[in-house]
Amino acid sequence: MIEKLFQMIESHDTIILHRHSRPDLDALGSQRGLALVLKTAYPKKKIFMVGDMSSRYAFLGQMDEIEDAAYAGALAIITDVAVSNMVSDDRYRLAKDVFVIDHHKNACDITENVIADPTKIAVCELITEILLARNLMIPKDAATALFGGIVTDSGRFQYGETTGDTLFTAGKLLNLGADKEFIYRNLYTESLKDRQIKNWFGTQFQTTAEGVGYLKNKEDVFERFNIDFFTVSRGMVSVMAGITEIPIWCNFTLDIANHAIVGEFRSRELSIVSIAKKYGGGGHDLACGATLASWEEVDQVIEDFNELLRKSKKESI
Ligand SMILES: [Mn+2]
Repeated sequence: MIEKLFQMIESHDTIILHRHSRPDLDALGSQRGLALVLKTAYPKKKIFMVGDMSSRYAFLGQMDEIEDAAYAGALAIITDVAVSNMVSDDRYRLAKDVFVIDHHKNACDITENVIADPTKIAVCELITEILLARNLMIPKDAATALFGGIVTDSGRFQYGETTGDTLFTAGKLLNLGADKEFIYRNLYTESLKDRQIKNWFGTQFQTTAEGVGYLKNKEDVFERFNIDFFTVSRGMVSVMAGITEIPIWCNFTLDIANHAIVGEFRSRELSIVSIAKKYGGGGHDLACGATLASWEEVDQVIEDFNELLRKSKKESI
C-alpha cells in the first residue's frame, strides 16, 4: 500500500490534505507535516490543506481556502481518521483518488486505499516512519508538526501504546530540528482568563466516599462564563486528574442544543470502558464517554463507578 500511495502522489499534480473535524494536534500535525514534506519533494505540485480549525491549535498555522474546482483530477489524502462522517470538508469526494492514513481501530468506509496501523500511538508516528523509510527530506517545520502530534496523542509519552519505537521516531524528528520548545510553550501555556475559569471548575467538583470525582455542569455554568460546550466537556475533565484519592473522575455537561448530558469518563488504572458501553458510549479503557438522557441517569453512572471501586478494593484485599 505504501508503494501505491507514492505512485499516486507521483501521478497527481494537485494533492489536497484532509483530516478529522474538531482537530487535535495529531490530525493537524500529520496533515501539515505530510503537506510540507510533499511540498519540498515536489515543488511543482499544488499542495493544499483544508478543514475546520481549532483555536487551541491555531499556533501551528492556518488552512488553505480552495475552490471546488481544485479537486478536479486531484488526490485527496486523509489522515488520522478512517470514517467518512468525521472527515473535515467532505469535498474530498470530488477528488479523482482518495487515500487514507490512520491509526484508529475503525474499519474504513471511505476508500480501499488505506494504510492503517492501530499499534501506533499517533498517526504522526506512522507517517514519520513511512517518510524516513522512503528517505524523504523532512524539513524543520514538518518535523515540528509531526513531533507535536506524537507528543499529544501519547500524552507526552505516557499512554499505553507508547513504545521504544515511538521515542525513537520522536527522537529522529528532534534531530531533524523539530522545535519542541515551540510545541510545549503553546501546549502548556494559556491565557489568564482560561486559567481562572479552569481554577473555578477545580473548586466545584464533588467526590464520593469510594473516590469518584465528578462535575455536573448545568445551565448556570454557561451563564457564568462565555464558553462553549466543548470547552467545558473536554476541557474541564482534567481539573480532576492526577489526584491520589480520585482513581476515577467524570465530567457531566449539559448539551443544551441536543437536550442531552455528555459524560467524559477517565480512570488512572481500572478499565472503565464497559460502563461507558453499558450506557451506549465507548472509547478507550481509561478514557471514554457516553451520552445520557437525564441527571438521574448521571447518578446511576456515578453509582456504577462506585460499585466498580468497591469491587476492586475487595479483590485487592
Ligand atoms: Mn491520532
